[in-house]
Amino acid sequence: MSDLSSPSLAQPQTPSQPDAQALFDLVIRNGQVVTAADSSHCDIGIRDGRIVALGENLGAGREEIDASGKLVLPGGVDAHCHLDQPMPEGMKMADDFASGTRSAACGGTTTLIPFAAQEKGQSLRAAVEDYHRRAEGKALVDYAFHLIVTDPTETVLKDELPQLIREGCTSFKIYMTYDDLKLDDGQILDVLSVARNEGAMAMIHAENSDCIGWLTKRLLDAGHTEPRYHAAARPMLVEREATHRVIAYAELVDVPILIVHVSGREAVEQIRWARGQGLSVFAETCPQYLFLTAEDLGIDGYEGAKCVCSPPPRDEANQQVIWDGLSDGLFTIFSSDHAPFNYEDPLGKKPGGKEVDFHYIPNGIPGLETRLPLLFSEGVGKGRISINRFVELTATNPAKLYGLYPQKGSIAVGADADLVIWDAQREVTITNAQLHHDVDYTPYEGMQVTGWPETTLSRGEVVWGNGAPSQARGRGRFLPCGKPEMARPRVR
Ligand code: DUC
Ligand code: ZN
Ligand code: ZN
Repeated sequence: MSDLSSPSLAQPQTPSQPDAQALFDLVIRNGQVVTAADSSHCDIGIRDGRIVALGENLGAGREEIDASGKLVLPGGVDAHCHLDQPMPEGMKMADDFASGTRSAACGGTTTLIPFAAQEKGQSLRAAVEDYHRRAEGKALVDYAFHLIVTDPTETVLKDELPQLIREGCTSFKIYMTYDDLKLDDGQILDVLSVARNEGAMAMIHAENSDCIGWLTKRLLDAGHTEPRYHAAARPMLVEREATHRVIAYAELVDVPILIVHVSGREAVEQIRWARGQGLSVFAETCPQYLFLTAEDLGIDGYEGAKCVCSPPPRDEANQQVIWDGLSDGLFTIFSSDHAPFNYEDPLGKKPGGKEVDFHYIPNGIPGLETRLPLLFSEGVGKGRISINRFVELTATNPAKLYGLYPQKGSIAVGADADLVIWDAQREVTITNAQLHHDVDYTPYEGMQVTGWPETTLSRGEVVWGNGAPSQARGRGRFLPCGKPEMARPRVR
């Protein structure tokens, strides 16, 4: 098994001597180049941070990397992660743009889309400006912003949201649960209508708030306070109902939507039904619904808090439903939903330094760096999905869904040279010590995977190689997103 932090175990790159006649800044030679559509054995020529040639026996580069025996994939696009998001008093995310983008790069991801979140009562534009300040000078790889709309006032609906969409924040998330975030049904219709008029992609956190509140109270009244009751308070029914409801609203408004972090069969059934009706309902799932179950919330007393996320992980039968949806096309994208809270931290999973009742545990788990290796190993390695589908789910489709394609998400002439040289044979036992986030645990501790990114390039520069991340903090750029093709209402 490999220790990823040890430089001696990383495959050395082989930069050639500087060559005055060089046609390219960098050539990656002899890799198996894989896109969502096909695979071919060829060289990649890079100039000024972009791919300028694909072919056999390309001319010299000022530097060269030998990728013989390796896959060359588009850099991952993680279209759902939370970094340095403002939190209610007494909570703090463990990763900011520096540690989050570093960890992502070490896991083969070259584009991140975290959330500029509006607090109720706050202007949406102020939330975006604040989020730019949080990102400034920190990111190692490129990033865009989704918005989170929690307070759709008239100003937000008429001015701020349309303007921000036109300026390149072309997607937004809304919540159907959490008192400080949720919209009521009329507000959901209002913001979906803005998405339709402006060509934005609406992302929906679909859980029924009142059912969760009612169940939570009954559980607490009965003395059921441990982390595992988080799952009991959010059964699949609450996800199914909200998914069904928002699909109906999207149908009424006639606008495409994406259901985020789909956890199991009941929501999947709603989405399959909607697709059968010809509705543009896209779906995202995440590693926690493939590799964790509700039983993980019950481990060792309070330790289960490490796996508290919403919707909660389900059971093995539901893991299989998620795998089926990944292989048969139901899911459009596979994201980490990295929501980083330390376990041993009074601002994290132990608020105020205490083991608290389940409904006070901050929701979310880390996963930026393990997203690609887990899906590659268990998906591609075990024959559940093809390597092309892997690329589609983790890079190409997220870029398309959020208006970053073809600059990001593929390997093509003209695209940014965001690439991963992937060692498909490398065996790794995941430990938190080897990861590069600032979170004090990984829920995947001890899992064995085969396949790991050997080198990650962002716009032609190595950001992870020889077993170490680049120190070039701040080189990552903000990406204004285009209006996504997939957000256009279908002609029906
Ligand atoms: N939803 C997310 O998308 N992330 C973390 C918690 C949540 O409820
Ligand atoms: Zn959510
Ligand atoms: Zn999330």
